[in-house]
Amino acid sequence: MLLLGAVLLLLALPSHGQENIEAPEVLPIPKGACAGWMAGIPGHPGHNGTPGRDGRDGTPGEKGEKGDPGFAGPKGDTGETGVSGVEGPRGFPGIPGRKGEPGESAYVYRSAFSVGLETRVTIPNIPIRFTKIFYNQQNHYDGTTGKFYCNIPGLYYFSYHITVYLKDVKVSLYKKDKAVLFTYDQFQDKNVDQASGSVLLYLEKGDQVWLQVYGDGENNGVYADNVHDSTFTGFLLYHDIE
Ligand SMILES: [Ca+2]
Repeated sequence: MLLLGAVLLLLALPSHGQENIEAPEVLPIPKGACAGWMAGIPGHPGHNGTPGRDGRDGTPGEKGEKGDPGFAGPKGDTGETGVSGVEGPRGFPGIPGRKGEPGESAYVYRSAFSVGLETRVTIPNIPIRFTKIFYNQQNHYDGTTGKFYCNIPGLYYFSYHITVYLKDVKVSLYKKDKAVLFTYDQFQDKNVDQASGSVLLYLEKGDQVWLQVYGDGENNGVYADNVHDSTFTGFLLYHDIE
């Protein structure tokens, strides 16, 4: 009888691992019960206990993998100006410019003549008429009068080369009815001489210049034929700039 009681007591004691489980209520053993009375049926399991407290923090985990690159930042400020570079090579020559406008015509400042005798002269004291024209582009020399007429004021050069034959020659260059230059040559028999002269004269417009035998006709050996010339030449050296 004592043994049975001990067994029941052991059954009533809580087992390990079930500390929080409420122990079932142990039915008291009725006193004076019959030794032959069978033990009671097991009781119902107890109710679940209240939740336990939170456990302690775990140890730190291993270091993670490197993340993706971030987005590009904003554009920075403009830097300072750099040092100037070395001068480049010389370029090719440019295209030539257009032709300039024609200048003032020089034609109006042209005046020249060169004439010669065609036959000998015997008449003194009148202009010698040179009718063999070498040049008289501007017609400032008049072959009908033997005079040069100044159209352009300025400095002129005159010259003459006279063939002397049979008689002496004395000629004068006239300017405005006044002899300004004299040339004299004595003729020698069985010979042909030359007489010449040249001069620079300033002429006003309208001035006339010519050559004529000077005197009374004793010195009129001025000669010309097919192979002997006597010439009279004049031209404008430079015009009078106004
Ligand atoms: Ca002579």
